[in-house]
Amino acid sequence: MDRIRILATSDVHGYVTPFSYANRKEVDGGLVKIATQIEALRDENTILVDNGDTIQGSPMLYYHHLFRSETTNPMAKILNAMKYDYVNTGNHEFNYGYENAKKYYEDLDAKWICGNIRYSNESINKPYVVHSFPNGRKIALIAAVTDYITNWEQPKNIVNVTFDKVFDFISNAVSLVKTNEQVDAIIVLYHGGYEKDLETGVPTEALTGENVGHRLCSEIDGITAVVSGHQHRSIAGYCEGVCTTQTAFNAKELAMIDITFDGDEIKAVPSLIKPAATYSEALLGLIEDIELETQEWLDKPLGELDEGDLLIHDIFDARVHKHPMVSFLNQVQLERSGADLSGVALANEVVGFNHFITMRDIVSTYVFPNTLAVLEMTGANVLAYLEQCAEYFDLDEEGNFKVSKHFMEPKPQHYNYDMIDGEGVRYTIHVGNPVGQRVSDVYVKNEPLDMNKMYLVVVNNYRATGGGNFEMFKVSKVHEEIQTDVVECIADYIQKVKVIHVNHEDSIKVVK
Ligand SMILES: [Mn+2]
Repeated sequence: MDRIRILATSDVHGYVTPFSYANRKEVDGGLVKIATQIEALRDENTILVDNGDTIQGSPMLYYHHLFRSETTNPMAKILNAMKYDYVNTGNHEFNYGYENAKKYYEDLDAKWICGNIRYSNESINKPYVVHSFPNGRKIALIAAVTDYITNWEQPKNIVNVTFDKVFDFISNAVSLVKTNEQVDAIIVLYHGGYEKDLETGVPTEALTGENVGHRLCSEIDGITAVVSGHQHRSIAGYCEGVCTTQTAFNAKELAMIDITFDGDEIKAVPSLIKPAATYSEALLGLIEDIELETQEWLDKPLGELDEGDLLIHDIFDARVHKHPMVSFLNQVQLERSGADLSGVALANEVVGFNHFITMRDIVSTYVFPNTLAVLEMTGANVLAYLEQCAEYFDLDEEGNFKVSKHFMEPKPQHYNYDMIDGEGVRYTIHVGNPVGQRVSDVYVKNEPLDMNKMYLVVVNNYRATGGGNFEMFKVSKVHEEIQTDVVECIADYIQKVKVIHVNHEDSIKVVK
C-alpha cells in the first residue's frame, strides 16, 4: 500500500519566532515550532507547501518593508531553509506592492505555482504542475488565490495585475489535468475559504465570490483534496466527500493530508498538528539580525500621553463602553482626513498604549495593514452603518450583553464592530430592539442626523470597500483615498504632537 503526504502551512503572516511582539512572551506558535513538527513528519513521499498570506503581517515584515526591502525577504530565507516544495499566493501578498511580492518569489527556492494571476493579461504560472514521488505516485497541483483581492488591494499595488475567477480557473485546470496527464490524485491549493457550512451546505456568509471552497468541492469532479486558507479557521474534514484542511493564522497549526492507495481505492485523511514545544535555534538565527533591529525599533518611544495610559484590560467592556483608545484612533483619523465622522474597530486582541507610546504599542493595537479612505455618505447610509454595527451585541438569558452569534461564527469578527466618533457625534444602541431598529438619538456636530445630507466618513480601506459585508459603503462615493498605512498615520500624529491629549467622550450609549 502506497502512501503520499502533503504538509501545508497557510496564513503564516510573517510569524517565524515563537515570541509575542506585544509582550515578548513565548507563544504556542511560530514557524520555527511548526518546522520541528515538519521535520518529524516528513519523508521522501512528502511534499511541503505554503498556501499564502506569508509576507505581510508581523512587525518584522513591516520593518523589512520600511527599511530593508532591498535585502532578501526574511520569509524566503526561512522557507528555503525549511525546504518548501511549492508555494501559493495569498491576498495579502501584494500589500507592500507587486515588486515586493515578485522579489519574494524570486528569492524562494520553492516553486511558485499560483495559476490564476496574470500580468499584462499573460498568465504568470502554468495552470497546474505534476509532482512525481519516489514511490511512483504522481499528483497534479493546482493553486489559486481568491479573485476578490481586487476589492481590497490598493490599485497602485496591482497595476497590470489581474486575477482569473477561481472557480472557472480551477474547473478548467482540472479538465486540463484529466485530458493531458495520468495522475493518482489532484490537489488544490486555494487561498480562499468556505462560503457554506461544510456539512449542511447552508451559506455562512454573503455569496460574494470571496470564498468558493464549497462550490469547488460540490461542482468540480475529480478533486482529491483542497488545502484552503484565508479565513484562519481550523478545519480538517470533508466537504461533499472532498478531503480538506484549513489552519489558524500566524503559524499556530500545520495541516497534513495523507493519501493512501490500496488497489483502485484512494483514501485521503486530513489532520491538524499543533506546533512543537521546541525549535531549532539555527533556523531562528537566520533572521536574527532583522529581528534584533525590529525589536529595537519597536521599543523607541515616539511620544507620550498627557496623563495615564490607554491600556485595554477588558476588551469586551472596551466595546460596550467606548474605550479612550478608540477615541484616540478616531482622533488620528479625523485629524488626518478632515472628515465629519470616523469609524474604527478594535482588533480581536488588542493591548492599548502605555504612557510612553512606542511602535510596539502601536503595532500591538492597530494590527491591520490598512490605509484610510474618506467616503461621501448620506445620513441614511450613516444610520445603516450604525445599525449594522449595533448587530454586534446581543443579550444572554440573564439579560447581560454578549457578542451576537454571527460575529462569532464561523470565526470571531470583533473587528467588524466599528465605533463612530466626530465633532458633536453621539448615538444610542438599544440591544433589546430588533436588528435594524436599534440605533437612536444620532447627532453629528450636535445636530440630529439628517437622512438626506451628505457626510464625509473616514474608515480604513477594508471597511471602505464593504469589508465585513457593509453594503452601504459599496454604494457610497469615495471622496479621497489616503494611501498611508494607518500604523504610520498614528506614528506620524504622535511624533508631531509629542504630548497627546485624548478627546474622549462617553458618546456611544449601549443600553438594553
Ligand atoms: Mn490571512
